[in-house]
Amino acid sequence: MAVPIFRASIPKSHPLIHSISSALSLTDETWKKKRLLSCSAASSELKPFRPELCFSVGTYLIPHPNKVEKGGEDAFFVSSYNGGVLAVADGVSGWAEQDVDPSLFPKELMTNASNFVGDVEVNNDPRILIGKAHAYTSSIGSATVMIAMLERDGILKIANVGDCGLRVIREGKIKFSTSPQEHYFDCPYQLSSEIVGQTYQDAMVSNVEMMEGDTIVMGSDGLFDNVFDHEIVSTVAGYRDVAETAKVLANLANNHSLDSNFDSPYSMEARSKGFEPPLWKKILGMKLTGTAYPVLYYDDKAPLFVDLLADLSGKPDDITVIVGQVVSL
Ligand SMILES: [Mn+2]
Repeated sequence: MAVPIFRASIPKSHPLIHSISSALSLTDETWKKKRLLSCSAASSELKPFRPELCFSVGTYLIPHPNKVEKGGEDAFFVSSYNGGVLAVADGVSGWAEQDVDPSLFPKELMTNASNFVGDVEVNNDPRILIGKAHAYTSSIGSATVMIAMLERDGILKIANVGDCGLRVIREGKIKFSTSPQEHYFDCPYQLSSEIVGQTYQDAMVSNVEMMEGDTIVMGSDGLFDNVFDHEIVSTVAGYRDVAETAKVLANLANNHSLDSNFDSPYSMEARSKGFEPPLWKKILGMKLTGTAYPVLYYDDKAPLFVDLLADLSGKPDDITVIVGQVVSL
């Protein structure tokens, strides 16, 4: 993403393995209680058989037009562990200004997370998985990250730091949606190699009960900044194959991101936050955009003003799309 590196004024401690372990026991107990509740409810409904569920997954990544050679700064992985594990990380491009390759941190983070998927300490908890992957990442940089883990009983556990997104679609409607976490417009929460970033403890955690036939669409902000939810719903309805759905959504996002006449979710959000082009720019038919990207100038915390030379209304970015359909084993 073309966003600045977040510099917090109050440093936070880096995640340590022992603190992960202590958090694990708490999370584990919480889960045992939830499981017990759902078991008793199921038995009273006289449903002796419930099929085990897993994801059928398709993925597609389109790098930012200027970053095609290096493959962009998003990284992701999918795993068939348990009912399926889906993960995406988006490198913060501001690091390039300090001669750091912004793709290294998210790539190592995803590699570590994929290695720890079945780890005993992680215990099927995506938040702990984020913490452990982060603790083992030595590259310089920062990234937003989201990990979703499906239990075979249908519980989808999601942990999110920043502005990657996930939608659950059931029978043509959005049943669940994650919300981005940001310090201020276009500066998302991010895991970092520096102690000023966020940690796994800042992750927003969600648990969603999935049903056979549900579809999830997960991705980096390059998808959700350029494609509206209603377009995601209609695309999912229009294609049966998950790989094809992911490709169609990624291409839709890419086309919108380069379309000067498309008023994207990103530009609408920018306007709602008060980033309105001045009248003379409007007269010239220029809109606030992504690319030439409203160039924001910061005094540490808040954007001071926006350079309005932008003339696109989508937001060119790396675009990662992961589509998972829930099927019975
Ligand atoms: Mn991005």
